[in-house]
Amino acid sequence: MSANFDPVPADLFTFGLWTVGNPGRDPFGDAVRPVLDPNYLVRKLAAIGAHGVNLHDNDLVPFHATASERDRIVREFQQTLKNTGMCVPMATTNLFSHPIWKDGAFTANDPQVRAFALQKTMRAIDLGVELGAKIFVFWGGREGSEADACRDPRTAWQRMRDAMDFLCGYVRDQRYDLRFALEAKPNEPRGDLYLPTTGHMLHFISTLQHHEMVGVNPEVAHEVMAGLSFPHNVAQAMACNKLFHIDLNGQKIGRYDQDLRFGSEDQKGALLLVRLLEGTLGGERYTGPRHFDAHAYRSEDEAGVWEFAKGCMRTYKILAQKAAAFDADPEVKALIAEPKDAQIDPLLQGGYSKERASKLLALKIDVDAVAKRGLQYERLDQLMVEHLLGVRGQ
Ligand code: GLT
Ligand code: MN
Ligand code: MN
Repeated sequence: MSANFDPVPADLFTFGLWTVGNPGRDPFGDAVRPVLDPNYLVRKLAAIGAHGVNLHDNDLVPFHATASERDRIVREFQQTLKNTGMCVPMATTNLFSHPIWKDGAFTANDPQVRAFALQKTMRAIDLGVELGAKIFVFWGGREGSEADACRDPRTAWQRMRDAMDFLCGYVRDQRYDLRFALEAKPNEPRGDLYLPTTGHMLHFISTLQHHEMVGVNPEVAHEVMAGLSFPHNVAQAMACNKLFHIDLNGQKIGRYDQDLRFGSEDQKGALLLVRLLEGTLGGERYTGPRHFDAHAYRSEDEAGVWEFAKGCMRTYKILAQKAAAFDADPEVKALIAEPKDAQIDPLLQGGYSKERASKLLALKIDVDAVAKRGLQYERLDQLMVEHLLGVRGQ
């Protein structure tokens, strides 16, 4: 097995401009690193083997830029993409930094705020498409509340639906080849966000006029903040054909949104996630970009930022190799081989029929014997830990 974990563009690793460009500001302290030019960031990302770069409108074009400044910035950036062979697979809108978003964007009570949110998003969609993006992410960081009496949460849900229906219509009308990916988060920066988990998003999507063009962009940190299993959330999205994009990072449970280096926390969860994305257990593989939405510790200078970025990609590749080795391990295979029963299996598939019901009711099942059987999941989990710790599957 190859021990070369150096990333190459074919691995489809991407970073947001806001990730490697994060200057390390937090609610208690100022920036610890200078803000770097987006063209410089793209050149550095290309040099370490990334496939592409993602951006918010204002990561590239400042909020107050004039139309001609915007065009000059975009031209220069396109030239940099061309020179480096990098692409922009995903774009998004910043609907959270400017004070106008303090009561939300699409859900704000003031119709002028909601109108400006649509204006800004249509322009950001145009920008994303101009740069070649095929996925447009929506992270509603301000779509929530502290003083919950400020609006009926049902109104907020309806406003979100109205906004998504409108923007899907805009994309269709422009004949853009673009799909939406909605990103959930339970809280932060608002006390409570209206669409807190990927499961909520999946249901919300099913209520939209053009649900077929809308999927999810789950983020490790956001589901872990809510105390949920990230692999389970991702699996549900994959089972619904709705995993359009993914935000990879690391997070400790019960903390603020840490956005840590991928794989730096909960290595077992990270292994199970990579196993799912790479399809080493079987089933469909995720074929979209592997996007790292994370940033370097505040302790780092610029050199530390590139260590962080390389670490995200290297850990992903190490885990992909470990997942393949785990699923190829004969003892693991034997432990997870599910019992087959030629008589019962057909009765459990294909839904209800009178015939299946009467056959099921007639079955003699030795409940005590079945209940007594040990499942050997202790051994199975220990094997996973041994693969992770490097004493097995080398
Ligand atoms: C912001 C947030 C992320 C979102 C980004 C896209 S911006 O950094 O914390 O989770 O994915 O808007
Ligand atoms: Mn994210
Ligand atoms: Mn996050």
